This record gives sequence, C-alpha cells and structure tokens, in this order.
Amino acid sequence: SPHPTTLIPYAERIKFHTNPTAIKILEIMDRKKTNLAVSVDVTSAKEALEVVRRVGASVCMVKTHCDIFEDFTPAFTEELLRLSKELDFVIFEDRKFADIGNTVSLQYSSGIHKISTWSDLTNAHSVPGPGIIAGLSKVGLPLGRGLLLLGEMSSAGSLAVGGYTEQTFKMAQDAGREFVIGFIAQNRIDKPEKIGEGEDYLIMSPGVGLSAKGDSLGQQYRTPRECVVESGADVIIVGRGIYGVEGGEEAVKSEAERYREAGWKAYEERLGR
Ligand code: 5FU
Repeated sequence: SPHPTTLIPYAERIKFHTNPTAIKILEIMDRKKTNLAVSVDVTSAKEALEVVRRVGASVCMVKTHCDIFEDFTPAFTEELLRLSKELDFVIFEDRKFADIGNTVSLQYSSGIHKISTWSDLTNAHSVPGPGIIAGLSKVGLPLGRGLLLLGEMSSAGSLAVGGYTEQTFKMAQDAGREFVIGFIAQNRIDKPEKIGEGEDYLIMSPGVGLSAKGDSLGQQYRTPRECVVESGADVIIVGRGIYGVEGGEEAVKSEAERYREAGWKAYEERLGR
C-alpha cells in the first residue's frame, strides 16, 4: 500500500511544517506545478546562470555545487538570489557536510562561499552523529534555512543502506523538524510505522534520467515515474539530463519542461487524479 504522505497534496502538507524553507518549497511546488529540481553542475558560474535563466520557470529548486565553479564570486550568488525571486525557486547548495559540529558551522558560514548567506537549503551526512545537525542549525536556523540528511545515495555500492539509513532517519527525528526538513533518499525512508500523525518529511531523489540508465562512474538513473509513483519521492533532481542535452539553449529549456511534465504527471498519478 502507498505511503500515507504520498496521498496528501503538496499544498496540504504545508500545515505540518514550521521551517520557512520547507513551507516555501511546498508553496512553490503547488503554485508552479513542479516537483523538479535542476542541478547546474557546470564549471562556469556564468554558464550556470544561463542554465538557470532557461530552466528557472520550470523548477521548484535550483541545486548547486558552488565549489565546482572556476569563477565563483559574490556577484554569482547575488544574481542567483535575484533570479530565485524573479523566477520563484529555492536554492539548494548540495554541500554534503560531513565533519564535527564546530567545523561544519564554520564551513557553512565562512570561507569564500559563505553558503548560509545565500542557500535556502543544504544537506549533511549523518556519519559524524547529531553534532553535525547542532553545528549547522546554530548558523542556519536563525536565518530560516533548512537541512536534509543523506539517508541513501543514488550511486552503485553506496554504504548508506539498511541500518545506516534507519539510524539516519532516527537522528533526524530526534533532532525535530525545526531545521531538518527531510532527506536525500531513493525511497520513503520515513517508514509509516515510525512516524506519528502529521510528521511530514520531504524526500528528494537524485539519479533521475529519461534516457540514460547511468554513467561510467557509478551513477544510476530512474525515471520520474519510478521515483515519484513507485518510490514515493517528493522532489526529483535532474542534472545532465537537462543541462547536458544537445541542441543548445532552447533544447535545455524544453527538456526542463519535459521533466517537469513527467514529474507532475507522476505526482497526479500517485494522488489518483
Ligand atoms: F546525494 C546525491 C546522490 O545520492 N546522488 C547524486 O547524484 C547527490 N547527487 C547529486 O545529484 C550529484 O552530486 C549531482 O549534482 C546530481 C546528479 O546529477 P546527474 O547529472 O543528474 O547525474
């Protein structure tokens, strides 16, 4: 039987959240009819902004790896923020923090990237223990930011399975949903028997492709329907499938629309509409 959360429309799940970023994501998804996040993993910040201008209208979220950009400057994040307001999306820096609380609080707030100043959402591995949530929360919570824990990964041979995934879920649950709003995962790791009434998590799944099955470095792709209907993911994350499509600027734009439509159609199917 389907996971109870997957039978509730995005807009009706807003009431289960207090975190401003979680609320914003669900509001945008409902307003723009999109559960698509685009990952802009190009090495030029200038090029990344061009991709964002093309796909922004189709997405609920833009995901970055800011340490990939050769030409990263504060002007990049200023323009990304401006676009996020103009085109109505949330910014997710896929930083995958993985250190002790004190170090991650510095990595989140400081350095060249100052991630906490511009990214609505970021994520962390659970491997260091709950201190990582406390360290990031100290910086992010006063700013209204949100955090996802990595419960599972899309790559072949991932060690984030079984007991690790279960304990990651428990760590998030113990932290409360003020700051931790969900998971990067391939399945609904918030098992129905483990959650209480109104306990709502956002599950975001990378490793999504309509054409390729994977790459030569362990990435594994599933279709939007497999993610959203069969596995119950709330957000699908697509990188190369969109920004890497051949055919130039217009092709990137129409490919984003194709994934948006596929993701939304799958969402409507799971609601039984
Ligand atoms: F946590 C994860 C994961 O388990 N798999 C991923 O692929 C994150 N990712 C990210 O999603 C990865 O770092 C890329 O930024 C993106 C997938 O890109 P693709 O081009 O669609 O394979």
